[in-house]
Amino acid sequence: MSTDRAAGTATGDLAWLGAHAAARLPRTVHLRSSGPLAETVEAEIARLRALADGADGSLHLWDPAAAAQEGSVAGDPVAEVLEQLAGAGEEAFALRADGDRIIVIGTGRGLLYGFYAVVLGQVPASPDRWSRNAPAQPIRMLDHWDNMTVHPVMGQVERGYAGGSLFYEHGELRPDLTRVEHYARLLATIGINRVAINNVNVHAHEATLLTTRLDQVARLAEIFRAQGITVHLAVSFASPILLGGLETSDPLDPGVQRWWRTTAEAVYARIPDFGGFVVKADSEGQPGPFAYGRDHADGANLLARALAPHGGEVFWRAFVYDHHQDWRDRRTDRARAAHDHFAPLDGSFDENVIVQVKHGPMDFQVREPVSPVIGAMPRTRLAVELQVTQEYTGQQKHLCYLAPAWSEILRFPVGGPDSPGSTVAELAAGTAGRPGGVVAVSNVGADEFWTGHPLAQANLFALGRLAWDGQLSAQRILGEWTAATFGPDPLVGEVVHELLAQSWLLYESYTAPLGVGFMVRPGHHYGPDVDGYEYTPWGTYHFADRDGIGVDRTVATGTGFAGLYPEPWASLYESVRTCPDELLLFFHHVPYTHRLHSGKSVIQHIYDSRADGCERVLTLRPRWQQLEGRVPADLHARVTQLLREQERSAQEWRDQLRSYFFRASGIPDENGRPIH
Ligand code: GCW
Repeated sequence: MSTDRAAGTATGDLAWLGAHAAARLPRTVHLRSSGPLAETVEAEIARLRALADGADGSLHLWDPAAAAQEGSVAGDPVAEVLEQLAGAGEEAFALRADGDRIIVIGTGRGLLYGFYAVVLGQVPASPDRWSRNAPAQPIRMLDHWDNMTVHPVMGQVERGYAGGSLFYEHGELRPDLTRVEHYARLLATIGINRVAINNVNVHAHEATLLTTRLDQVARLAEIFRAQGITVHLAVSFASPILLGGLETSDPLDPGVQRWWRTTAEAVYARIPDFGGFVVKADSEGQPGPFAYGRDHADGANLLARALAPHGGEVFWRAFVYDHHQDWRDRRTDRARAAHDHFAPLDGSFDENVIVQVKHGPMDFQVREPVSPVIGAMPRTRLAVELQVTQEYTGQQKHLCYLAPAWSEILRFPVGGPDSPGSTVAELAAGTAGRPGGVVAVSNVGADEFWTGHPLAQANLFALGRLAWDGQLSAQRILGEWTAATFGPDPLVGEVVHELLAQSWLLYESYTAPLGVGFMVRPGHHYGPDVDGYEYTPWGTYHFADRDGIGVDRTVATGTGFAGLYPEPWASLYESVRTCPDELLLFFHHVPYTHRLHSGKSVIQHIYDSRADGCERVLTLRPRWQQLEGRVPADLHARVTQLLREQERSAQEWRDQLRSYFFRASGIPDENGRPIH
């Protein structure tokens, strides 16, 4: 394999599914399956073959019927593993080494996932036993916030940092969808099984995807279907008015109900395996049931009943809060909103409604506690929403590998450390009768590197891997991604690891201190602006004055948010003595001189971490320089250019925050580093 071939495919087109991955596919492959995705596997084998020569040995891909005919592997009867697979669902697979053969058994999606697991080295093949693999989260979904046209304020992809939309151009589906095909295969390699293809802020033009532009949805559904992925549409709650010419969209109105039923029938007539609807209602200006004095269960069930006869589902977002707040009113707390609106409705949602809850109580900040809603709705199907697109985490200009943050979230025992099945991952996954999962906002666009910052691809990869198995370590996932993307060069592995592994904590260190969020420029949300949101209707986030900083969310003297958690969390967050440092200012208003558990005062922490973080950022580019000639040149240049921007921006964060808090507090930096 020539270096050029490797280098070329490692960049634009195929991300982690290029020549380095192809080189792992054994030279001989035997496919024996009549499953629905067998043709896809066959086509993928041919495609990868064209990229690289392949590895020694052979790969045998069998559906259960083929495996049963085989009878035994490595002297062991396959009956037992087949029985286990039968109970594990259509997404499971089993894998084993036998001499120089690798055997994979699976049906449908399971076989496809098993195949990709070999190509990406995700599951080692043991000679002694079958490795059985099934996803932890039944729902593993990506939401696209893509508009078909370029929105005057939000651009084509809302909060997108990777160019225009992968799907649409000039208000319609792109004529050439080759990259969507590549995208679908990339998603299948990481086990994604659902996508939503348009922005949850549904504008008038995009609303028509549901009716007059349904053909375009059907076309995308066809491409995603080939990789085992079902397609969903974000719809406007006001569709009966917008598209149907009705005078109301009241969920209890029979005409409205009829309109949704007929509309859903037409969708399923065209796309029989359509996944369902995603809805943002009564949120940031989107229409919803509140206009008619109805609640969110009424709203969600309206759509659920239209979809139910066809097996469709509603993803109903819990991101509902008052964005017309008065900063003078200290009782309104945005953090409480989702819980206040949704927890009382537990048990009133239909079976095919999934309540989609942002992982934190606010809005994808660099640090938030886990949303108490996740532990408060045991009788409701839930999906936990994460944000791969880096809206508040550096906008794909700064390095910010989010897997460590997501691992922390997924492993957090929100129902209490001693109560079984109470981690976020377990509560999201739900039970057999009430399956849920993980939904995340995609970070991909039309950019040649898919994600703007080429190293932000690692986030997309990690999202899928963690939805598949929340126990995987962030470091291991990073290793898988690096090897598949850049090949086995140890220096590349070392440097990429050094740049990414701690990058979330590094980003946090120079931006948001101790759990305070939203110190960003309103509108675009990039770069520091300590008071940017403080006096706006969108909420108030730090309350800094000359004496102290932070939001009092205690039950005793604050908004009471801390009390929405079960024990021990409620007491732990309530007390300034036990509240973890990294969330201190989320839960408490304290004097600048307050001592953290780390031993530093709050103000000295603000000064030091900004300066230290910035110094560390300045070490990254020289390190990356060492990879010149070892990774594709265009990719190297793009990362170099973005590291320069990260340096500039980190210095701005450092200088603005240090100056702001010196001016507010009048307390000098005891280390004497410069303050402007
Ligand atoms: O984080 C905020 C974004 C909005 C977004 C909203 C949401 C799609 O700033 O752009 O709208 O969240 O999640 O609905």
